[in-house]
Amino acid sequence: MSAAHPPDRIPDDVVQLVAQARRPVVLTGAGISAESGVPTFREVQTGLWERFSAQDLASVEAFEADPALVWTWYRWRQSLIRAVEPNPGHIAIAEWQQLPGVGLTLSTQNVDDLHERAGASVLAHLHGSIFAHRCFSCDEPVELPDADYDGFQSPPAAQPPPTCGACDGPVRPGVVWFGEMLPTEAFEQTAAAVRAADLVLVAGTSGIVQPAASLPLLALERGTPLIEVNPEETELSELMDHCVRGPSGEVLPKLLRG
Ligand code: BJW
Ligand code: ZN
Repeated sequence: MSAAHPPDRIPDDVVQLVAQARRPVVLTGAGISAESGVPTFREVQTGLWERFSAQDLASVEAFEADPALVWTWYRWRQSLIRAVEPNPGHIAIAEWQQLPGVGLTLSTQNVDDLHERAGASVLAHLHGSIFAHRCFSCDEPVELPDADYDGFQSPPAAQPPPTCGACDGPVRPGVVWFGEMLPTEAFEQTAAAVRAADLVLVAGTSGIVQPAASLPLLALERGTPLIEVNPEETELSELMDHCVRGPSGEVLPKLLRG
């Protein structure tokens, strides 16, 4: 059963749990990048995508139905991510990982590269990377230059995806869509780290999307302390020992510096 704490009153025992952890695992979702200016997955969309939820666009069916719309959405999101910077939440995790005597495993559902740009080493991008591309038909990797959209404005019109040099199929982003398998090794390595952890901290995820949302259960089964950092209650809050209800860019630096 969880205890919820406001960000300006984090109890000492929560700070101690963090300070004493030797094998912590940090699991992050879209909320960790929100303060950098990357919209979370379940926020309302604007511009070309006004009539669509992100969930409607992140599937094989959506790409097959309207490849230009889905392709342009991903190319615009790449531009947006290129245009923003890591925030104090990303930086606090990277600093925690670099502390002597701490073997911190970081695994994220995010397809952005903001953890890496903050200096962290990421064990697994469970839902892939938005900067990788491959052929939708034959799976061949495809190298592309960055899109030249203005990341802060929706593009004026949808552009069809380029085609694969090997088979002429459409190019797709290297992310995991609904109904697709997660990269097996990335998921298994994260699960092993959670089983071996002495603390699991979950930040910025709604805990709705499976199987990533089941990872904290592996800690619960073992009695490993679980901390959630999120301004809102989530599907996972009930499992937690402690919930710190605030934005990760504010809470994580406080949690780590006491
Ligand atoms: C802050 C903050 C601040 C705000 N600080 N926090 C079991 C039961 C039911 C369904 C399923 C099931 N098992 C599988 C499914 C189906 C499906 C699924 O889970 N559906 C659910 C909707 C119910 N899962 C799948 O399809 C997965 N594949 C699979 O299971 O394969 C096996 C299989 C194959 C074939 C047949 C059958 C089985 C694949 C899931 C792939 C998800 N992909 C996406 C898109 C990636 C590419 C892209 O980015 O476009 O991944 S969906 C989207 O959701 C994205 C995210 O990584 C993921 C999670 O979202 P996240 O990170 O939690 O973000 P939000 O927006 O939901 O939440 C943000 C949170 O931040 C909120 O809580 C805010 O409060 C908080 N926040 N500001 C801290 N400043
Ligand atoms: Zn191809």
